[in-house]
Amino acid sequence: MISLAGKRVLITGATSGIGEACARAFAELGCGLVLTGRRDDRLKALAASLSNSTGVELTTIVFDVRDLEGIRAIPWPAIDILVNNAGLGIGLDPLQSGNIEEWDAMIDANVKGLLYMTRAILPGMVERKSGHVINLGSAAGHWVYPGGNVYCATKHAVKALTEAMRLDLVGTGIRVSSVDPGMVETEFSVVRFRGDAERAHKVYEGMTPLTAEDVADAIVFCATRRAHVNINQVIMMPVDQAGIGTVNRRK
Ligand code: NDP
Ligand code: 8X3
Repeated sequence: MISLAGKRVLITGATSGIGEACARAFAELGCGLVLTGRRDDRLKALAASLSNSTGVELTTIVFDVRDLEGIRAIPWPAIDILVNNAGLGIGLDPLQSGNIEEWDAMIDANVKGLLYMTRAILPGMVERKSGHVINLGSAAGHWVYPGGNVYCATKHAVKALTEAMRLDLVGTGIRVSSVDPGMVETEFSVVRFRGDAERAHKVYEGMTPLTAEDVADAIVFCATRRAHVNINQVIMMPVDQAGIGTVNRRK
């Protein structure tokens, strides 16, 4: 395990769930943080709580990962670890009746947003011959399920892009990993069911899902291996989940 003290970590989607848990975990390790998301109030509250408890260097930047011009206009500091976490699934409608605006939102954030961010940060890493890109994939990037259509396609794209990055970056010293969880109880399902918290809660009823902290643990594991080690991919599920749709529920 290497020390990450003083490294600067950029986390997209730090206002909630896995991104927020990563912010707390990397702050505990003494990392400087660049926290991003669209909800300014959440970012400010997280930054205030972390700066009180850890005293690490913190910057918050509010923007939408779909906004290419906005991303280009930001004077990015040197980043050691980029956690491409921002993303969403909306709806579980069959393809034939799917909502095209929602498809666009998923493709634009999960695929194009990840690409825009990576394109903004990677040249600095290449110049410094060091860095680590950690992408949030999903079990949905390995298996497809009814109604998962476009969300699954975006996460299959993340898997392909993670592999492509490793190929394009070989020889630069930069590491590329993906962490691909199954069911994690965050705001993900509330977003998926368009704000219906009750329906979202039912997704995890009677079973023990992963927590955002469990996923942050895996991300920190990837980031703290010795410099010559690349963890390519972590696929993780709760013990109560054996596959997408194969879930042990206690009555
Ligand atoms: P949450 O809904 O709790 O968090 C999603 C984060 O992404 C929020 O901080 C949100 O911030 C940000 N985000 C979404 N869209 C945009 C956008 N257009 N621009 C900027 N930020 C955006 O869900 P999770 O923490 O669960 O999700 C994090 C990642 O993990 C996603 O990529 C998701 O696909 C993946 N994942 C989740 C699983 C799960 O079961 N929960 C399983 C496998 C993978 P804001 O709204 O403030 O912009
Ligand atoms: C989120 C997990 O199984 O709902 O990526 O697609 S799943």
